[in-house]
Formats: sequence, C-alpha cells, structure tokens
Amino acid sequence: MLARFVRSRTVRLMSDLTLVVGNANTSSWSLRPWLALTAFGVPFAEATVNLRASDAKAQILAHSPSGLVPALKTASLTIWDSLAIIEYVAERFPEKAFWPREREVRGLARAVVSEMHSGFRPLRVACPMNIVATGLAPGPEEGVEADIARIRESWAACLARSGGPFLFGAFSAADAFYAPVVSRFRTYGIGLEGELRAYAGRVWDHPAMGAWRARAAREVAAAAP
Ligand SMILES: N[C@@H](CCC(=O)N[C@@H](CS)C(=O)NCC(=O)O)C(=O)O
Repeated sequence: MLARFVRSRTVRLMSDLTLVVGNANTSSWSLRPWLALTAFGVPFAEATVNLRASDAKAQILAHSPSGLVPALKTASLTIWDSLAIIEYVAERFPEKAFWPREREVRGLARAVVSEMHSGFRPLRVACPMNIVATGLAPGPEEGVEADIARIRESWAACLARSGGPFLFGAFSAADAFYAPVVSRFRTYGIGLEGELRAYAGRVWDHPAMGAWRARAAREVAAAAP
C-alpha cells in the first residue's frame, strides 16, 4: 500500500500528465492511450472513473469537457479523445516511435488507426469489450461479419508488408488501437489463423496489455458480490 502510494506520488512528481480512464474491463477507448503511453514508457499519473457509478457523468465532466473518457490532463489544458491524446504524446515525445518513422508507412498507420477510430461500429456494438470474459455470443447487429472480414484483411496486409511482429514492425499506436479488438475476438470466440492468430497473441501477451488485463481482473473481482 505504502509502496503504491510512493510510486504514484513519484510518477506525479516526474510528470505533469494525468490520464483519466474508465473501467479497465470495459472501457476500450481508455485502454488505447493507456496502452500506448505505458508501452512507450511515458510517465503519467492516473485518475479512474467508474463508468457504472450513478454520478459517472459528473465525475467525467469534472475532468473532460466532452463528458467522455479517456482524457489527458497536462499542466495547462485537457486533451480529450483517444486519437488526439496519441497525437499529443507523439509530438511531445518525438524520441518515442508511436508512429512509424517512414512518412509513407506513417500515412498508412494513420489510415489504419483512423478506420478503427471512426468505424467498425457494428463490431463495437455487437461485441462490447469485456476483457475477463470468454464464451460470450455477439449481439445481433448487422454488419459484424463484414467488420471482422475487413479487420482480418487489414491486419494481414499490414503484417505482410511489415513482416511483423506487430502491424508496422515494432509496437506502435496502431497496435494499441486494435488491442480492444484482440480482446473482443477472444471474448466472442472470433477465430483467427496463422499469422493473424500469432499477432493477436503477441498483443494479448504484451507486458503493458498484461498490466491492463491484471487491472481488469482485480476490478471485476472487487465488484463481485
Ligand atoms: N471518440 C472517443 C470515444 C470515447 C468514449 O466513447 N468513451 C466512453 C468509454 S469507452 C465513455 O466515456 N462513456 C461514458 C458515457 O458515455 O457517459 C475517443 O476516442 O476517446
């Protein structure tokens, strides 16, 4: 307990950044920047809002004008929205390759991330992220199969081009953006084969993802009756 307090105090003293996130088990948009910042060793403090609390909206609005998490608080302002947060830290820590270094490849990575950020709604609605769960059935939303096919196609093209181990070679913002999809595929038994299966396994087993998964498990255990 004391060690945890000292650690969070130390992080706070080292950094002006606070990432506001929702529940680890279900908040897919929170996972994305948390994973990227953690994987790249950006120092930040955290604030968590339980999105199931009756006053969740008021709690979020105390941090973020959009009323949504994630939000990144800096010394002078708040940046809401997962993709804007990634762009901010990528600019602020240029020595860390959140995006591929080569411009053409970076353009491709941004397209892949934007497609996730603005799309795949049927998959997101039918298969809400639930990190600890397995064996769930997708909801009846139309278009889920098309989303799954497109994600498989996109991952396959990226991996064929980069040679792996991640979508653009080294772990990048793109992998952080698709990490919730990796979790959904697992929870809803959506099959992957060959390189795609290996890729999903690498994301699932990434140390930063392991830390978020452990947090999700603790959170679910603490909420159990
Ligand atoms: N486009 C936003 C989406 C954020 C979002 O939908 N966040 C959800 C949690 S995963 C939220 O804050 N929900 C709370 C609410 O709707 O009241 C982003 O990329 O950050």
